[in-house]
Amino acid sequence: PVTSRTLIKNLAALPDGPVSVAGWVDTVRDQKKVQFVILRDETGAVQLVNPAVRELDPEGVSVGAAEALALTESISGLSHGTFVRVMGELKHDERVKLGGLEVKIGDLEVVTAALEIPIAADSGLDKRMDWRFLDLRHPKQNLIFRIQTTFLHALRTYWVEHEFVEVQTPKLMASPSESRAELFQLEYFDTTAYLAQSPQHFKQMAQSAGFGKIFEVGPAFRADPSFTSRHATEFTSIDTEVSWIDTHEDVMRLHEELMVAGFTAVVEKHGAEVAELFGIELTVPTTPFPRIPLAEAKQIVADHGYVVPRADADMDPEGERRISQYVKETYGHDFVFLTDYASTIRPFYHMRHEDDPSLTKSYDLIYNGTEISTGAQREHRVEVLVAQAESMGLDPEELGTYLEFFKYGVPPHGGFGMGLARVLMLMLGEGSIRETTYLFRGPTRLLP
Ligand code: AMO
Repeated sequence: PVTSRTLIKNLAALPDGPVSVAGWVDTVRDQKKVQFVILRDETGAVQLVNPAVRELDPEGVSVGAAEALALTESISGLSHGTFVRVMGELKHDERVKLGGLEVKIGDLEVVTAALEIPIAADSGLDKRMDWRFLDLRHPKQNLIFRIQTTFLHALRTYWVEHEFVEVQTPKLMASPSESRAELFQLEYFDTTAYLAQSPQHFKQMAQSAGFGKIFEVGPAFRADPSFTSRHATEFTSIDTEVSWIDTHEDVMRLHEELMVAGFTAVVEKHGAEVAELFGIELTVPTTPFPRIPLAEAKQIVADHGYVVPRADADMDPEGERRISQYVKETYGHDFVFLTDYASTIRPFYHMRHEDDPSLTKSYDLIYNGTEISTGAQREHRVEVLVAQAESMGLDPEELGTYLEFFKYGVPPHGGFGMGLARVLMLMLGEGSIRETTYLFRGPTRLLP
Protein backbone atom coordinates (compact mmCIF):
# COMPACT_ATOMS: atom_id res chain seq x y z
CA PRO A 1 0.00 0.00 0.00
CA VAL A 2 1.20 3.51 -0.77
CA THR A 3 -0.88 5.21 1.92
CA SER A 4 -1.81 4.41 5.48
CA ARG A 5 -5.54 4.86 4.94
CA THR A 6 -7.81 1.85 4.92
CA LEU A 7 -10.25 1.68 2.02
CA ILE A 8 -13.79 1.80 3.35
CA LYS A 9 -14.78 -1.44 1.63
CA ASN A 10 -12.00 -3.22 3.55
CA LEU A 11 -13.18 -2.11 7.02
CA ALA A 12 -15.71 -4.94 7.30
CA ALA A 13 -12.94 -7.54 7.32
CA LEU A 14 -10.96 -5.80 10.10
CA PRO A 15 -11.35 -6.50 13.82
CA ASP A 16 -12.49 -3.76 16.19
CA GLY A 17 -9.63 -1.37 16.90
CA PRO A 18 -7.78 1.68 15.60
CA VAL A 19 -8.18 2.60 11.91
CA SER A 20 -7.34 5.47 9.60
CA VAL A 21 -9.81 6.33 6.83
CA ALA A 22 -9.97 9.20 4.38
CA GLY A 23 -12.50 10.51 1.92
CA TRP A 24 -15.17 13.15 1.51
CA VAL A 25 -18.09 14.08 3.72
CA ASP A 26 -21.40 12.90 2.36
CA THR A 27 -23.74 14.02 5.14
CA VAL A 28 -23.54 15.27 8.70
CA ARG A 29 -26.25 14.59 11.27
CA ASP A 30 -25.48 16.98 14.07
CA GLN A 31 -27.57 16.09 17.11
CA LYS A 32 -27.40 17.62 20.53
CA LYS A 33 -25.57 14.77 22.18
CA VAL A 34 -24.03 12.93 19.25
CA GLN A 35 -22.77 13.66 15.75
CA PHE A 36 -22.85 11.29 12.79
CA VAL A 37 -20.87 11.78 9.62
CA ILE A 38 -21.27 9.61 6.55
CA LEU A 39 -17.83 9.42 4.98
CA ARG A 40 -17.32 8.23 1.41
CA ASP A 41 -14.33 7.12 -0.54
CA GLU A 42 -14.17 5.52 -3.99
CA THR A 43 -15.01 2.14 -2.50
CA GLY A 44 -17.98 2.82 -0.25
CA ALA A 45 -19.43 4.69 2.71
CA VAL A 46 -19.08 4.36 6.47
CA GLN A 47 -20.69 5.99 9.48
CA LEU A 48 -18.43 8.01 11.75
CA VAL A 49 -19.64 8.93 15.21
CA ASN A 50 -18.61 11.53 17.77
CA PRO A 51 -20.13 12.15 21.22
CA ALA A 52 -20.82 15.91 21.05
CA VAL A 53 -19.28 18.26 23.61
CA ARG A 54 -21.17 21.56 23.30
CA GLU A 55 -19.55 23.68 25.99
CA LEU A 56 -16.72 23.52 28.45
CA ASP A 57 -17.44 22.29 31.93
CA PRO A 58 -17.39 25.52 34.10
CA GLU A 59 -15.00 23.77 36.50
CA GLY A 60 -12.74 23.27 33.47
CA VAL A 61 -11.20 20.21 35.00
CA SER A 62 -11.78 17.35 32.62
CA VAL A 63 -8.74 16.37 30.62
CA GLY A 64 -9.12 16.86 26.83
CA ALA A 65 -12.39 18.80 27.19
CA ALA A 66 -11.14 21.70 25.04
CA GLU A 67 -10.07 19.33 22.26
CA ALA A 68 -13.42 17.54 22.41
CA LEU A 69 -15.25 20.85 22.12
CA ALA A 70 -13.08 21.86 19.15
CA LEU A 71 -13.74 18.53 17.44
CA THR A 72 -17.50 18.93 17.90
CA GLU A 73 -17.37 22.43 16.42
CA SER A 74 -15.24 21.26 13.54
CA ILE A 75 -17.71 18.48 12.69
CA SER A 76 -20.66 20.89 12.93
CA GLY A 77 -18.99 23.07 10.32
CA LEU A 78 -18.27 20.28 7.80
CA SER A 79 -19.87 20.93 4.45
CA HIS A 80 -20.85 18.19 2.01
CA GLY A 81 -17.82 17.38 -0.14
CA THR A 82 -15.12 18.34 2.35
CA PHE A 83 -12.17 15.98 2.19
CA VAL A 84 -11.09 14.72 5.58
CA ARG A 85 -8.72 12.26 7.15
CA VAL A 86 -9.92 10.46 10.27
CA MET A 87 -8.19 8.43 12.94
CA GLY A 88 -10.62 6.47 15.03
CA GLU A 89 -11.81 3.24 16.57
CA LEU A 90 -13.61 0.75 14.40
CA LYS A 91 -16.52 -1.03 16.05
CA HIS A 92 -18.71 -3.70 14.51
CA ASP A 93 -22.32 -3.15 15.53
CA GLU A 94 -25.19 -4.94 13.85
CA ARG A 95 -27.56 -2.10 14.72
CA VAL A 96 -25.77 0.28 12.35
CA LYS A 97 -27.71 0.19 9.09
CA LEU A 98 -24.78 1.15 6.92
CA GLY A 99 -22.65 -1.99 6.74
CA GLY A 100 -23.01 -2.91 10.42
CA LEU A 101 -20.01 -0.91 11.53
CA GLU A 102 -19.04 2.47 12.82
CA VAL A 103 -15.84 4.45 13.39
CA LYS A 104 -15.66 6.51 16.58
CA ILE A 105 -13.76 9.64 15.65
CA GLY A 106 -10.54 10.19 17.57
CA ASP A 107 -9.04 12.85 15.38
CA LEU A 108 -10.48 14.50 12.27
CA GLU A 109 -8.31 16.58 9.96
CA VAL A 110 -9.99 18.79 7.38
CA VAL A 111 -7.76 18.40 4.31
CA THR A 112 -9.68 20.66 1.90
CA ALA A 113 -13.02 22.33 2.51
CA ALA A 114 -15.72 22.35 -0.18
CA LEU A 115 -17.96 25.13 -1.45
CA GLU A 116 -21.61 24.26 -1.60
CA ILE A 117 -21.89 21.47 -4.20
CA PRO A 118 -23.82 22.90 -7.18
CA ILE A 119 -25.38 19.63 -8.37
CA ALA A 120 -27.52 16.87 -6.91
CA ALA A 121 -28.14 13.32 -8.07
CA ASP A 122 -31.31 14.49 -9.82
CA SER A 123 -29.75 17.44 -11.68
CA GLY A 124 -30.18 17.52 -15.46
CA LEU A 125 -27.59 15.76 -17.61
CA ASP A 126 -26.12 18.95 -19.05
CA LYS A 127 -25.66 20.50 -15.63
CA ARG A 128 -24.09 17.29 -14.39
CA MET A 129 -21.68 17.39 -17.34
CA ASP A 130 -20.73 20.98 -16.40
CA TRP A 131 -19.74 19.62 -13.00
CA ARG A 132 -18.53 16.24 -14.17
CA PHE A 133 -15.79 15.98 -11.56
CA LEU A 134 -18.43 16.18 -8.83
CA ASP A 135 -20.91 14.02 -10.75
CA LEU A 136 -18.30 11.26 -10.94
CA ARG A 137 -18.21 11.04 -7.12
CA HIS A 138 -21.56 9.28 -7.28
CA PRO A 139 -21.20 5.48 -6.74
CA LYS A 140 -23.05 4.71 -9.98
CA GLN A 141 -20.69 6.81 -12.06
CA ASN A 142 -17.72 5.39 -10.24
CA LEU A 143 -18.91 1.86 -11.00
CA ILE A 144 -19.16 2.61 -14.73
CA PHE A 145 -15.44 3.31 -14.89
CA ARG A 146 -14.50 0.33 -12.78
CA ILE A 147 -16.53 -1.81 -15.18
CA GLN A 148 -14.75 -0.17 -18.10
CA THR A 149 -11.41 -1.03 -16.50
CA THR A 150 -12.45 -4.66 -16.04
CA PHE A 151 -13.86 -4.94 -19.56
CA LEU A 152 -10.74 -3.53 -21.21
CA HIS A 153 -8.48 -5.60 -19.01
CA ALA A 154 -10.29 -8.77 -20.12
CA LEU A 155 -10.01 -7.82 -23.79
CA ARG A 156 -6.35 -7.03 -23.33
CA THR A 157 -5.78 -10.37 -21.59
CA TYR A 158 -7.45 -12.14 -24.52
CA TRP A 159 -5.32 -10.26 -27.04
CA VAL A 160 -2.09 -10.84 -25.15
CA GLU A 161 -2.83 -14.54 -24.61
CA HIS A 162 -3.51 -14.90 -28.33
CA GLU A 163 -0.28 -13.11 -29.24
CA PHE A 164 -1.76 -9.92 -30.64
CA VAL A 165 0.59 -6.94 -30.80
CA GLU A 166 -0.54 -3.63 -29.30
CA VAL A 167 -0.02 -0.54 -31.45
CA GLN A 168 -0.48 3.18 -30.91
CA THR A 169 -1.31 4.73 -34.24
CA PRO A 170 -0.98 8.48 -34.83
CA LYS A 171 -3.99 10.69 -34.41
CA LEU A 172 -2.49 13.44 -36.56
CA MET A 173 -2.78 12.47 -40.20
CA ALA A 174 -2.01 13.95 -43.59
CA SER A 175 -5.10 12.45 -45.21
CA PRO A 176 -8.61 11.51 -44.09
CA SER A 177 -8.76 8.04 -42.54
CA GLU A 178 -12.37 7.16 -43.37
CA SER A 179 -13.92 9.71 -45.71
CA ARG A 180 -14.14 13.45 -46.12
CA ALA A 181 -17.24 13.46 -43.95
CA GLU A 182 -16.94 14.37 -40.28
CA LEU A 183 -13.33 15.41 -40.60
CA PHE A 184 -11.51 17.71 -38.17
CA GLN A 185 -8.89 19.76 -39.91
CA LEU A 186 -6.20 21.75 -38.17
CA GLU A 187 -3.23 23.96 -38.92
CA TYR A 188 -0.06 21.95 -38.87
CA PHE A 189 2.93 24.28 -39.35
CA ASP A 190 2.87 25.06 -43.08
CA THR A 191 0.35 22.44 -43.96
CA THR A 192 -2.99 20.95 -42.91
CA ALA A 193 -3.43 17.94 -40.69
CA TYR A 194 -6.52 15.87 -39.94
CA LEU A 195 -7.50 14.22 -36.71
CA ALA A 196 -7.80 10.46 -37.16
CA GLN A 197 -11.43 9.36 -37.58
CA SER A 198 -10.26 5.80 -36.92
CA PRO A 199 -6.95 3.88 -36.96
CA GLN A 200 -8.16 2.15 -40.13
CA HIS A 201 -5.15 2.90 -42.35
CA PHE A 202 -2.57 2.01 -39.77
CA LYS A 203 -4.16 -1.15 -38.48
CA GLN A 204 -4.15 -2.38 -42.06
CA MET A 205 -0.55 -1.17 -42.42
CA ALA A 206 0.34 -3.53 -39.57
CA GLN A 207 -0.81 -6.44 -41.75
CA SER A 208 1.51 -5.32 -44.51
CA ALA A 209 4.20 -4.94 -41.86
CA GLY A 210 3.78 -8.63 -41.05
CA PHE A 211 2.48 -8.12 -37.48
CA GLY A 212 -0.25 -10.72 -38.03
CA LYS A 213 -2.64 -9.70 -35.27
CA ILE A 214 -2.89 -6.29 -33.67
CA PHE A 215 -5.08 -4.23 -31.36
CA GLU A 216 -5.41 -0.65 -30.27
CA VAL A 217 -7.56 1.16 -27.74
CA GLY A 218 -7.35 4.85 -28.48
CA PRO A 219 -9.09 8.11 -29.35
CA ALA A 220 -10.95 8.70 -32.60
CA PHE A 221 -12.37 12.02 -33.75
CA ARG A 222 -15.47 12.78 -35.78
CA ALA A 223 -16.63 16.31 -36.64
CA ASP A 224 -20.19 15.14 -36.32
CA PRO A 225 -22.47 18.11 -35.60
CA SER A 226 -25.36 15.96 -34.38
CA PHE A 227 -26.69 15.89 -30.84
CA THR A 228 -27.73 12.26 -30.54
CA SER A 229 -27.31 10.07 -27.49
CA ARG A 230 -24.76 7.90 -29.31
CA HIS A 231 -22.41 10.36 -31.03
CA ALA A 232 -19.42 12.19 -29.64
CA THR A 233 -16.82 14.26 -31.45
CA GLU A 234 -14.09 12.33 -29.62
CA PHE A 235 -14.53 8.74 -28.50
CA THR A 236 -12.44 5.76 -27.50
CA SER A 237 -12.28 3.20 -30.25
CA ILE A 238 -11.45 -0.45 -29.64
CA ASP A 239 -9.78 -1.75 -32.78
CA THR A 240 -8.37 -5.05 -33.85
CA GLU A 241 -7.13 -6.41 -37.15
CA VAL A 242 -5.94 -9.89 -38.12
CA SER A 243 -4.18 -11.48 -41.08
CA TRP A 244 -4.99 -14.72 -42.89
CA ILE A 245 -8.75 -14.70 -42.61
CA ASP A 246 -10.99 -16.33 -45.19
CA THR A 247 -14.10 -14.17 -44.78
CA HIS A 248 -15.75 -11.68 -42.45
CA GLU A 249 -17.11 -14.73 -40.64
CA ASP A 250 -13.64 -15.13 -39.09
CA VAL A 251 -13.75 -11.54 -37.86
CA MET A 252 -17.18 -12.12 -36.33
CA ARG A 253 -15.90 -15.18 -34.48
CA LEU A 254 -13.02 -13.17 -33.05
CA HIS A 255 -15.46 -10.43 -32.13
CA GLU A 256 -17.71 -12.88 -30.26
CA GLU A 257 -14.80 -14.34 -28.34
CA LEU A 258 -13.70 -10.88 -27.26
CA MET A 259 -17.21 -9.96 -26.13
CA VAL A 260 -17.53 -13.19 -24.16
CA ALA A 261 -14.16 -12.53 -22.49
CA GLY A 262 -15.17 -8.96 -21.61
CA PHE A 263 -18.63 -9.84 -20.34
CA THR A 264 -17.42 -12.84 -18.35
CA ALA A 265 -15.02 -10.64 -16.41
CA VAL A 266 -17.60 -7.88 -15.85
CA VAL A 267 -20.33 -10.29 -14.71
CA GLU A 268 -17.97 -12.06 -12.33
CA LYS A 269 -16.51 -8.95 -10.78
CA HIS A 270 -19.39 -6.48 -10.90
CA GLY A 271 -22.59 -8.49 -11.49
CA ALA A 272 -23.90 -7.92 -7.96
CA GLU A 273 -23.09 -4.19 -7.96
CA VAL A 274 -24.70 -3.74 -11.38
CA ALA A 275 -27.87 -5.43 -10.12
CA GLU A 276 -27.86 -3.22 -7.05
CA LEU A 277 -27.09 0.15 -8.63
CA PHE A 278 -28.48 -0.25 -12.16
CA GLY A 279 -31.17 -2.87 -11.54
CA ILE A 280 -29.83 -5.01 -14.38
CA GLU A 281 -29.05 -8.73 -14.32
CA LEU A 282 -25.98 -8.89 -16.54
CA THR A 283 -25.32 -12.18 -18.31
CA VAL A 284 -22.55 -13.49 -20.52
CA PRO A 285 -23.77 -13.73 -24.13
CA THR A 286 -23.88 -17.18 -25.68
CA THR A 287 -22.13 -17.89 -28.98
CA PRO A 288 -22.65 -17.87 -31.86
CA PHE A 289 -24.47 -14.53 -31.91
CA PRO A 290 -27.32 -14.54 -34.44
CA ARG A 291 -26.29 -13.36 -37.93
CA ILE A 292 -28.78 -11.79 -40.33
CA PRO A 293 -27.93 -10.32 -43.73
CA LEU A 294 -28.89 -6.63 -43.78
CA ALA A 295 -31.40 -7.03 -46.62
CA GLU A 296 -33.15 -9.78 -44.69
CA ALA A 297 -33.13 -7.71 -41.51
CA LYS A 298 -34.79 -4.83 -43.33
CA GLN A 299 -37.41 -7.23 -44.64
CA ILE A 300 -38.04 -8.57 -41.14
CA VAL A 301 -38.62 -5.12 -39.68
CA ALA A 302 -40.79 -4.23 -42.70
CA ASP A 303 -42.86 -7.36 -42.08
CA HIS A 304 -43.26 -6.12 -38.52
CA GLY A 305 -44.58 -2.76 -39.66
CA TYR A 306 -41.52 -0.54 -39.96
CA VAL A 307 -40.01 0.36 -43.30
CA VAL A 308 -36.47 1.70 -43.05
CA PRO A 309 -36.74 5.09 -44.77
CA ARG A 310 -34.25 4.62 -47.63
CA ALA A 311 -34.07 1.24 -49.32
CA ASP A 312 -30.43 1.78 -50.37
CA ALA A 313 -29.30 2.99 -46.94
CA ASP A 314 -27.99 1.60 -43.70
CA MET A 315 -30.39 0.55 -40.94
CA ASP A 316 -31.60 3.67 -39.16
CA PRO A 317 -31.73 3.82 -35.34
CA GLU A 318 -35.40 2.76 -35.24
CA GLY A 319 -34.62 -0.17 -37.56
CA GLU A 320 -31.76 -1.22 -35.27
CA ARG A 321 -34.05 -1.08 -32.28
CA ARG A 322 -36.66 -3.17 -34.01
CA ILE A 323 -34.35 -5.84 -35.36
CA SER A 324 -32.84 -6.14 -31.88
CA GLN A 325 -36.28 -6.57 -30.42
CA TYR A 326 -37.04 -9.26 -33.01
CA VAL A 327 -33.78 -11.09 -32.25
CA LYS A 328 -34.46 -10.89 -28.52
CA GLU A 329 -37.94 -12.35 -28.98
CA THR A 330 -36.90 -14.98 -31.51
CA TYR A 331 -33.47 -16.08 -30.30
CA GLY A 332 -33.38 -14.65 -26.77
CA HIS A 333 -30.17 -12.83 -27.70
CA ASP A 334 -29.04 -9.26 -26.95
CA PHE A 335 -26.54 -9.19 -29.82
CA VAL A 336 -27.00 -9.56 -33.55
CA PHE A 337 -24.57 -9.31 -36.45
CA LEU A 338 -26.13 -7.63 -39.47
CA THR A 339 -24.04 -8.82 -42.40
CA ASP A 340 -23.37 -8.30 -46.09
CA TYR A 341 -24.02 -4.58 -46.45
CA ALA A 342 -24.45 -3.19 -49.93
CA SER A 343 -21.14 -1.98 -51.37
CA THR A 344 -22.70 1.43 -52.08
CA ILE A 345 -23.07 2.13 -48.37
CA ARG A 346 -19.75 0.73 -47.19
CA PRO A 347 -16.26 2.22 -47.38
CA PHE A 348 -14.24 1.41 -50.52
CA TYR A 349 -11.84 -0.78 -48.53
CA HIS A 350 -14.46 -3.42 -47.66
CA MET A 351 -14.03 -6.59 -49.70
CA ARG A 352 -16.95 -7.47 -51.95
CA HIS A 353 -18.42 -10.91 -52.51
CA GLU A 354 -16.90 -12.67 -55.52
CA ASP A 355 -20.29 -13.95 -56.66
CA ASP A 356 -22.12 -10.69 -55.97
CA PRO A 357 -19.97 -7.54 -55.93
CA SER A 358 -22.98 -5.47 -54.94
CA LEU A 359 -22.52 -6.86 -51.43
CA THR A 360 -19.57 -6.50 -49.05
CA LYS A 361 -18.03 -8.99 -46.67
CA SER A 362 -18.91 -6.76 -43.78
CA TYR A 363 -21.07 -6.51 -40.70
CA ASP A 364 -22.34 -4.24 -37.97
CA LEU A 365 -22.76 -5.57 -34.47
CA ILE A 366 -26.00 -4.40 -32.84
CA TYR A 367 -26.34 -4.70 -29.07
CA ASN A 368 -29.59 -3.98 -27.23
CA GLY A 369 -30.90 -1.94 -30.12
CA THR A 370 -27.87 0.13 -31.13
CA GLU A 371 -24.84 -0.35 -33.37
CA ILE A 372 -21.67 -0.77 -31.36
CA SER A 373 -19.29 -1.92 -34.05
CA THR A 374 -18.39 -2.18 -37.72
CA GLY A 375 -16.19 -4.92 -39.11
CA ALA A 376 -15.18 -6.41 -42.44
CA GLN A 377 -12.76 -8.35 -44.50
CA ARG A 378 -10.63 -5.76 -46.32
CA GLU A 379 -9.80 -5.64 -49.99
CA HIS A 380 -6.08 -6.45 -50.13
CA ARG A 381 -5.60 -6.63 -53.92
CA VAL A 382 -4.34 -3.17 -54.79
CA GLU A 383 -5.81 -2.97 -58.29
CA VAL A 384 -9.25 -3.95 -56.98
CA LEU A 385 -8.85 -1.50 -54.10
CA VAL A 386 -8.01 1.38 -56.45
CA ALA A 387 -10.92 0.50 -58.72
CA GLN A 388 -13.30 0.41 -55.75
CA ALA A 389 -12.02 3.77 -54.49
CA GLU A 390 -12.46 5.34 -57.90
CA SER A 391 -15.88 3.85 -58.38
CA MET A 392 -16.91 5.57 -55.17
CA GLY A 393 -15.63 8.93 -56.39
CA LEU A 394 -12.41 8.94 -54.37
CA ASP A 395 -9.21 10.32 -55.78
CA PRO A 396 -6.46 7.76 -54.98
CA GLU A 397 -4.13 10.75 -54.47
CA GLU A 398 -6.18 11.67 -51.44
CA LEU A 399 -5.45 8.40 -49.75
CA GLY A 400 -1.90 9.48 -49.00
CA THR A 401 0.39 6.52 -48.51
CA TYR A 402 -2.47 4.11 -47.76
CA LEU A 403 -2.33 2.41 -51.17
CA GLU A 404 1.41 1.84 -50.81
CA PHE A 405 0.70 -0.66 -48.02
CA PHE A 406 -0.77 -3.01 -50.65
CA LYS A 407 1.92 -2.86 -53.30
CA TYR A 408 4.66 -4.78 -51.56
CA GLY A 409 2.77 -7.86 -50.48
CA VAL A 410 0.00 -8.11 -47.91
CA PRO A 411 -2.00 -11.06 -46.60
CA PRO A 412 -5.81 -11.24 -46.65
CA HIS A 413 -7.02 -9.54 -43.50
CA GLY A 414 -9.92 -8.01 -41.64
CA GLY A 415 -10.96 -6.47 -38.38
CA PHE A 416 -13.40 -4.28 -36.57
CA GLY A 417 -13.76 -1.03 -34.67
CA MET A 418 -16.01 -0.73 -31.63
CA GLY A 419 -17.04 2.33 -29.61
CA LEU A 420 -16.22 1.75 -25.94
CA ALA A 421 -18.76 4.21 -24.52
CA ARG A 422 -21.53 2.65 -26.60
CA VAL A 423 -20.82 -0.81 -25.24
CA LEU A 424 -21.02 0.50 -21.67
CA MET A 425 -24.12 2.58 -22.37
CA LEU A 426 -25.99 -0.44 -23.71
CA MET A 427 -24.65 -2.82 -21.11
CA LEU A 428 -25.89 -0.61 -18.28
CA GLY A 429 -29.11 0.60 -19.88
CA GLU A 430 -27.96 4.22 -19.86
CA GLY A 431 -29.67 6.72 -22.12
CA SER A 432 -26.57 8.44 -23.49
CA ILE A 433 -22.87 7.93 -24.06
CA ARG A 434 -22.40 11.13 -22.05
CA GLU A 435 -23.00 8.93 -18.99
CA THR A 436 -20.35 6.37 -19.96
CA THR A 437 -17.68 8.71 -21.30
CA TYR A 438 -15.26 10.08 -18.72
CA LEU A 439 -15.39 13.56 -20.27
CA PHE A 440 -17.82 13.87 -23.14
CA ARG A 441 -16.93 15.96 -26.18
CA GLY A 442 -19.68 17.18 -28.47
CA PRO A 443 -20.37 20.07 -30.82
CA THR A 444 -21.03 22.43 -27.92
CA ARG A 445 -19.00 20.78 -25.23
CA LEU A 446 -15.29 21.32 -24.76
CA LEU A 447 -15.41 21.89 -20.99
CA PRO A 448 -14.41 20.84 -18.41
P1 AMO B 1 -17.37 3.09 -37.84
O1 AMO B 1 -17.30 4.42 -38.45
O2 AMO B 1 -18.66 2.33 -37.98
O3 AMO B 1 -16.24 2.13 -38.43
O4 AMO B 1 -17.03 3.19 -36.31
C1 AMO B 1 -16.89 2.04 -35.52
C2 AMO B 1 -17.61 2.19 -34.20
O5 AMO B 1 -17.14 3.34 -33.51
C3 AMO B 1 -18.19 3.94 -32.77
N1 AMO B 1 -18.41 5.30 -33.24
C4 AMO B 1 -18.73 6.32 -32.43
N2 AMO B 1 -18.90 6.39 -31.11
C5 AMO B 1 -19.21 7.59 -30.59
N3 AMO B 1 -19.34 8.72 -31.31
C6 AMO B 1 -19.18 8.71 -32.66
N4 AMO B 1 -19.29 9.85 -33.36
C7 AMO B 1 -18.85 7.47 -33.27
N5 AMO B 1 -18.60 7.08 -34.54
C8 AMO B 1 -18.34 5.77 -34.50
C9 AMO B 1 -19.42 3.10 -33.01
C10 AMO B 1 -19.12 2.43 -34.32
O6 AMO B 1 -19.82 1.23 -34.48
N6 AMO B 1 -12.78 1.83 -39.44
C11 AMO B 1 -14.12 1.34 -39.19
C12 AMO B 1 -14.11 0.10 -38.32
C13 AMO B 1 -13.50 -1.12 -38.98
O7 AMO B 1 -13.99 -1.50 -40.04
O8 AMO B 1 -12.53 -1.68 -38.43
C14 AMO B 1 -14.93 2.43 -38.52
O9 AMO B 1 -14.42 3.41 -38.05
O10 AMO B 1 -19.52 2.17 -31.94
